[in-house]
Amino acid sequence: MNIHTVATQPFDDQKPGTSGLRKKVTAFQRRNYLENFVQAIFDSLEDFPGSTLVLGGDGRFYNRQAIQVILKMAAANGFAKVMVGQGGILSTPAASCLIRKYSAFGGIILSASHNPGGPDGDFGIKYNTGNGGPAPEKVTDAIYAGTKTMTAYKILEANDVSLDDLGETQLGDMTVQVVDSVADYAELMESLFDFDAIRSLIRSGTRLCIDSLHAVTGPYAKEIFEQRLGAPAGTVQNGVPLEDFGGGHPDPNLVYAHDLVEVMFGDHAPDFGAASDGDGDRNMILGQNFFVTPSDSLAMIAANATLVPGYKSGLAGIARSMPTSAAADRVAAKLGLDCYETPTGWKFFGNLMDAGKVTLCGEESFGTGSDHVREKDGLWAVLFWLNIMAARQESVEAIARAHWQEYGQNYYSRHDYEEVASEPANQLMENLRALLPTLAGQQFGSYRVDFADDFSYTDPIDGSVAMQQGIRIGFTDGSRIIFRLSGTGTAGATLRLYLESYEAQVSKQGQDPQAPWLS
Ligand code: VG1
Ligand code: CO
Repeated sequence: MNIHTVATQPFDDQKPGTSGLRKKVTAFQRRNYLENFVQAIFDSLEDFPGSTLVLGGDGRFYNRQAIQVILKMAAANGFAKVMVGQGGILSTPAASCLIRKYSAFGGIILSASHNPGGPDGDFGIKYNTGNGGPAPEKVTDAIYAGTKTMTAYKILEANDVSLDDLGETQLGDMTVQVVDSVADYAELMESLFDFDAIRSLIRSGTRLCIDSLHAVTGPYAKEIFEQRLGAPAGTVQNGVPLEDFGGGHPDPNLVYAHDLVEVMFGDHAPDFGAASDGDGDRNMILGQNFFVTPSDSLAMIAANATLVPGYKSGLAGIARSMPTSAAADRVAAKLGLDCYETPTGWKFFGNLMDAGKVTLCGEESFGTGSDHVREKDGLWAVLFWLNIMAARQESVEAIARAHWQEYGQNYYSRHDYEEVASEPANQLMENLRALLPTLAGQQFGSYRVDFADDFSYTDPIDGSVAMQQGIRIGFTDGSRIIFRLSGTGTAGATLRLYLESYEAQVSKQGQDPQAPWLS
């Protein structure tokens, strides 16, 4: 065996953000850049030699090259086995599923999620722990600290491993097992949802359009919807994963999933539409001429959860990220459940799920999931909606309107100011922070400020504290304005403005008439 210890210099820009390290592909292509970060991951772990690592990514440009490097470094660092998705493909929720199912030590997921791909696009890497979830901040802090003092990494000198044939090969003392990317995940979905009921919903004429935006969910969606649930061929559009996502933004929202929006808001629209993001953890749910906000989706899934076999005994609790609307809180209150408000990013839900305190989690950024894995899960949310539709025999719009009637509606919108200069963006947040003490009790038109703060969170399980997680201005009627800087951008700063207003009167409820896709 030929293990090399390669001398290297630290990089000063390897701080993991909301969801791992994200940079331009060209940044990752710098000599030793990926290697340093991977070594920092391994150095932050204890007692892993002899155990299994799960490895895969969303198929974007540089995925295959990065996997070959990581395999050789895993072998040199003492892992006994790496399970890698066929062709290097694993959706984020499928990776989480494998880590849990096969009791792996952890996993490395290669993705920049919804960011564009290709040689000029973005790349990303993150580490997930043995519970299947994104590493908590104490681990990502340790990784970051390691990158700053990195002097050498270990790598095996060996030929590349074929990623296309299922089965096992040896890499030094380590076994590489190429696994079916879809099978275990699809089986998990069948164990949670009433596939028979969804099958008969489809057979009885409910038409679906599922858009994978040329990203990772294509093979998963085809297997689940077209094979296992009997939807007609062609139900999944843009279903072939491409290294550059066909030049698009694999972001399931009304702007970037325009093919789907055209179909669902056009003549003869199908009954149900959905899209997923680059790595398959986000989802957008549409009905005929109808958009479900992600915050509403969480609340509606929670309110209907017991209609779904995997959740029929009820929920332990619900968690939502701070900028996510309070629609889910109203459902939790009615069901007598605890509802947690966490900072943005799925890593903050892990402890709550591990401790059995929550079953469902959600974010306004098109993320919904449950304790079946430890990541948000796009196709899971799609199946949840279809199962609810099958059980209630109602359309998406009817389910949403009935929900608003019962709980009231949280009108919601988010505005992103992308790639603005970092300094003024930070200054703006500073200025807002300085204003906070003066805001409480102030009246703006018919709105009165109830509280104004910079959100901080103390994890109820391990007591860790996350500060400065976004400026919240809450009004007495439940409306809110939130300002936050993104932690996933790769150029400059992105300022996010989140607006929420509560409407109890049924006559004033409905889709926002100002919404751009309706004009
Ligand atoms: C964004 C979203 C956040 C999400 C994160 C990762 O972060 O707002 O809710 O968890 O992306 O999503 P930020 O810091 O840019 O606001 V993803 O689909 O990596 O997978
Ligand atoms: Co994603």
